[in-house]
Amino acid sequence: MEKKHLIWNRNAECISREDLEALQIHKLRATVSRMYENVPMYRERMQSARVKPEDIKDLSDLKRLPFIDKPDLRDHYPYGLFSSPMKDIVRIHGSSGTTGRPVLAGYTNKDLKLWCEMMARTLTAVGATQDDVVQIAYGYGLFTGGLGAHQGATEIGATVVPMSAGNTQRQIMMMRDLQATLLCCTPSYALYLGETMAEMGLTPDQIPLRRAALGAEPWSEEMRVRIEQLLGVDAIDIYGLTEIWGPGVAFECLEKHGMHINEDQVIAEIVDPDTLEPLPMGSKGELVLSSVGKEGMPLLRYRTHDICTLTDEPCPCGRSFVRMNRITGRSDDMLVIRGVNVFPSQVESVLVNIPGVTPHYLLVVDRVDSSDTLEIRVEVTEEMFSDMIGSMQALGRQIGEKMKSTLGISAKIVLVEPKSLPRSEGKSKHVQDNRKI
Ligand code: DLL
Repeated sequence: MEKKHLIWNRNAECISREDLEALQIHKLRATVSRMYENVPMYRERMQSARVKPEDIKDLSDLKRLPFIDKPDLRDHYPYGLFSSPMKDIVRIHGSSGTTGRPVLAGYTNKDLKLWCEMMARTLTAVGATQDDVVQIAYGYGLFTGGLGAHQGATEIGATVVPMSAGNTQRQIMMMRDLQATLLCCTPSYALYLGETMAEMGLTPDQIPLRRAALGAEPWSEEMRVRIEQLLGVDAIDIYGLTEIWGPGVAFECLEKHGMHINEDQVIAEIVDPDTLEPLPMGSKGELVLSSVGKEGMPLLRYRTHDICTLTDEPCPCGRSFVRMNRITGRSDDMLVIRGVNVFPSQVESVLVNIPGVTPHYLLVVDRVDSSDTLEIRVEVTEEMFSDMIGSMQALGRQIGEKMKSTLGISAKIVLVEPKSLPRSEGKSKHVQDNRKI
């Protein structure tokens, strides 16, 4: 497909490095003061780190600030890290957390307008204009994907079809009938849609799609090629996380060689995940993000746990924002299964409250027909094992229901004999990921 680089906000996206850095430091200082004043946890952290808002004079002072991590959000659930009074919060989003409590983010009206701008930039980079019909098959709800893409596409004046995820045959029917040209969904769902179309005997030239804005889970170049063949589109990677903004943090342009970070809204660092020391440009490490300029819930030096590299090589599209390369892994044990973040500790928290099972379990993740599957193998107690088969079945159902409500996705529960799962002498291994992404 032709590479015509469209840019939503040239002044912002092609800003000189010098002007960008001046803007970043201005916003950083304002955000540090805001959080110091309004978020008790943050004030205490800064005091322990012996740093005051007035100590932050230029960008190199960023490294003096303490890190924030997911457990901090959990410990201050639901509103403890908000920097605005609740009367100014107009939207809450969230994703699954480590204990069944969602990780929440709050947005003021001004935040929503900024997020909208970030998503308008994202979809424009993907090639969208007001002539596009945008089918949004990211989930709508607490998840940021659906509404995030929705408001960005509306901002650029495209026609939005808010399908939400699932109902594959209907998605394909609507795509054909409404002549959708841009698809927004997870890469695994795009693959599934493509395979289903092929099974229905549809070839790419029979559907009008031209581009797909895909993200929310790890994927590979091989998957890109496959999706592009099946759907006849340019498949573009987009990145974000609930805690920082949602989608719109970073996006590829049609060059498809790394995602431009919306650096006027988000300052990016790469750190060594063990020592937490900042690493030079080009090094592989953990991405740490600061959402400067946000009102509702800005975060400074937030550990994403996503492993990648940054590059400041110029891009032919003309944007001056640095790019992050594909996420190649995580520095914690979070899994993304069907776009949902799952932590082994969530499984454990369910099991400890169910009589008849032990805390020995194994998550087996696989990809069947381009859709992720999750099997949870759970060891039952000796007493339960010698009991009637009927009670075992009821137990399996009970675990399945509790897992669904805690993890947000369904899993196949397999009850296994006592002492049959592998034991380890070091850290126990709770995950077997068979997906070849
Ligand atoms: O997944 C936001 C989003 C929605 C991004 C739609 C892109 C498109 P969370 O549910 O909070 O937010 O999950 C964030 O998902 O830390 C990564 O580990 C992973 N992730 C998101 N985008 C990508 C991507 C949304 N393009 C977590 N490649 C992040 C790899 C991704 N992993």
